[in-house]
Amino acid sequence: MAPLPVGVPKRLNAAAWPALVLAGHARPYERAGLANGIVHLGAGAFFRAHVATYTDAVLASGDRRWGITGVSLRHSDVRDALAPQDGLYTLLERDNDKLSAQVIGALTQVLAASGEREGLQRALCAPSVALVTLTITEKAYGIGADGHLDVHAPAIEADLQNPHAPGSAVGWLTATLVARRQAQVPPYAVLACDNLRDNGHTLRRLVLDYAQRTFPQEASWLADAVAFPNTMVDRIVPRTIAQDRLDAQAAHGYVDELPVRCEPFTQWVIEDFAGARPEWEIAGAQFVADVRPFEDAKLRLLNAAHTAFACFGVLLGHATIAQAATDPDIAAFVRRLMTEELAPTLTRAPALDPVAYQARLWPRFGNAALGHGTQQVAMDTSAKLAQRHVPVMLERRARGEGIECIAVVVAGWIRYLAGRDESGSTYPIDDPLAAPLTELATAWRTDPRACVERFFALEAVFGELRNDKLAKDAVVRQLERIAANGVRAALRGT
Ligand code: CS2
Repeated sequence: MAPLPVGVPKRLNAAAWPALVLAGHARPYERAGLANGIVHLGAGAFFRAHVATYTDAVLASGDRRWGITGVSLRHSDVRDALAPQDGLYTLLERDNDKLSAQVIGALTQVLAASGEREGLQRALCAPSVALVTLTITEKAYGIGADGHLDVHAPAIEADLQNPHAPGSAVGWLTATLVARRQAQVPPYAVLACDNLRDNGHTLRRLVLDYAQRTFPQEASWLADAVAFPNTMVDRIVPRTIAQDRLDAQAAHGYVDELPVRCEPFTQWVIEDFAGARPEWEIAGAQFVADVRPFEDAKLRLLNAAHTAFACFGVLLGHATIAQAATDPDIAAFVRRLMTEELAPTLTRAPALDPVAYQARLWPRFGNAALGHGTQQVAMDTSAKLAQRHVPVMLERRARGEGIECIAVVVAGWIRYLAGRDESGSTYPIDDPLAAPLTELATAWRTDPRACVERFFALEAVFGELRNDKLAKDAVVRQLERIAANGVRAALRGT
């Protein structure tokens, strides 16, 4: 018998779409001729597993206004992988041993800002664009310790010198909103989708601070005319790995250079705002008057716990969050942290029960197929603590409540910054403040008190907590315990 012919697998691209639809691997809609209604800044994995998939459902419902231009502000790898695929990529939902694969068609164009400035300018000024969404990570906003624009953040400083050729998100938004006004094109609404407290309102403040300095005559118009709703986004999305490419190809037969792997769970809560927008409710998004209770629950339970899993996981040799979550000492500690110190600061809202929310998190943390790296989550912790743990510490201290568990996390982070785990293996620190932080952390064992004093002086991290003697004492106690008896002793409280 002659061997079966083996065809060379084809690259995923627009020509494959009809076959993918027929096979049930993509939603049935015609992609040609979609309008561009959204520009997304920060077209990384999280965006592709979240905003883009909600929008894909809206396009499939027949509302063809919301094709997305995806933009990478700093790198070109997403553009390089997705442009030959006509913006198509595979979403791999993984729940332990269950896997489902769907090709997402919402991205109509992918740009890398560095080499395609004119294309980005055109996209952001296009009259069809009614929304700009962002997932650029906490550190890229340029937030100072007082919540206002950090005029010394390098990207912001450069844009302040040259506001007509911006590089930062704040710079691009301001310049193109002003350009639209001058061209009498209505402004777009801006949806920040990062894990920041009050993300929309914070971004609004930064844009206004920046506009005061660059386009002062437009600042009050910007303040009145542009919507910056708060949003809470949730989905655990690890980095793409080689196995994801194999899984995507096995599912539908095409070569996909940039699939995205995520958990099945997804949530999006958006503050009501006026103006045209996709009916994202089709895919389960909620529009509410006040996002705060949802945002607090997410930042203080999921994200704050994640940081603890990440730092202690790295220190105790666990490569993934799921592995860290099955370490009895880490798991027992994180439960105590959540129950005793984090959850009590949350307000019960009609649509949000903190206890139920907390219970739902554990299977998500334990989803072994996600392979969510502890190193990945530990990245940029200096910017994350200020959003996740420090506000809780401030609130609890103001009410005279204990912060011993959160102090364990802060001490664990300092110990993590030493760059050597409990068995002596070294690992890199990925953080915008990596150099000063690792330098400060060198004294963690020899002089925990001096070390903690120096850390608390970091205003960008500790803000109003920086002079709180009681908070510092608590962290010193925990760091001393780690220095004397190791990380497990601090987790056990022994
Ligand atoms: C994580 C988040 O990397 C991190 O800091 O805590 O990316 C987390 O996975 C998402 O916020 C989940 O919605």
